[in-house]
Amino acid sequence: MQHTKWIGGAIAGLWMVLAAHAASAQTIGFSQVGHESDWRTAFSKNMQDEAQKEGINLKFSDANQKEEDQLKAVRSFIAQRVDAIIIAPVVVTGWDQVLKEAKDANIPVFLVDRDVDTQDKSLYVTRVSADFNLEGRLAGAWLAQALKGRGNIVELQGTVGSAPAIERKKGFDAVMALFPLIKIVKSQSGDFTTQGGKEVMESFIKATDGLKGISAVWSHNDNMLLGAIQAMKEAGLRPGKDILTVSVDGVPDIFRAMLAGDANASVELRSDIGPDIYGVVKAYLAGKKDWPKWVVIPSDLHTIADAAEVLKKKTGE
Ligand code: GYE
Repeated sequence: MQHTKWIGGAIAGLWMVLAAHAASAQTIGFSQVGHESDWRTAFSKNMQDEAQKEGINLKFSDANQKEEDQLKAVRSFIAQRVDAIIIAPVVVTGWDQVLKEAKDANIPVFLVDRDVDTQDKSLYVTRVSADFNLEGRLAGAWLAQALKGRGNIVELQGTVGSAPAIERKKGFDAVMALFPLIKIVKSQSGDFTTQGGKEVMESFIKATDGLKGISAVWSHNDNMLLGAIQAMKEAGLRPGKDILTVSVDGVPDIFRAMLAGDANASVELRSDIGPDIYGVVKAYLAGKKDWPKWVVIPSDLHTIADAAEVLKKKTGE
């Protein structure tokens, strides 16, 4: 008797726990840019792992760097009546209409990583991301110092029209404006990919007779630089030595390149920001409605001085 009572009680208790869990399990739609870089794939993994830890039912959609795919994903999240929508927007333009649709459906939208240029800021709750303009300034300050205020630079830009390409360029250019003897002599988009960076660097090498007179490469992300390093080495050049490099993201391969003497500096962009993002979304859904329009994630510059230590922290190597 005692025994059956205990089992009955246990089952009822378990059911209650499950019911409470089902009631509180939130469904969140996340429209991700794509898988163009190591930083991006690390960020996607972190968002998926953390959702699992938090018991969030995450609907993850990879837009393959196409805004039209993102618009479709967001509209399908609205149709499924998710509890919240998270968007990392490929480019800054073209968001007003779909954000209005989400607002009309009473589904809160959170921006992560990249920004939108919508005038009506009430269309999203907040944006959780690093300060891309600061990253450009930190990269510029390091390079201006390393070049002792003099030299020609080539630039690999990120995806045209994306917030990080726009802001990193602005920040870097603002610092360079203080150094009249430093010039950006070539600048082109490599779309944030390794292959894109390699191809653009190959064309720079051709156009400048083997980077003649060029002292440095500034790349809006590490993957494009990793591709550019391959191109330079294939052309018999010495990146990290004759051609200084600075980029953004701080992915493991850039630290490995620093340790091999092929790269010089990178501004780290944290990819483990799932807890920061879900923290904001969950608090909002639980009733904390007032948020600043931007929750800023810090960025730090690293060089060969701490490359081994950072790599060890990231990968255990
Ligand atoms: O730097 C790049 C990625 O949006 C800030 O996107 C992000 C950028 C990141 O593809 O590697």
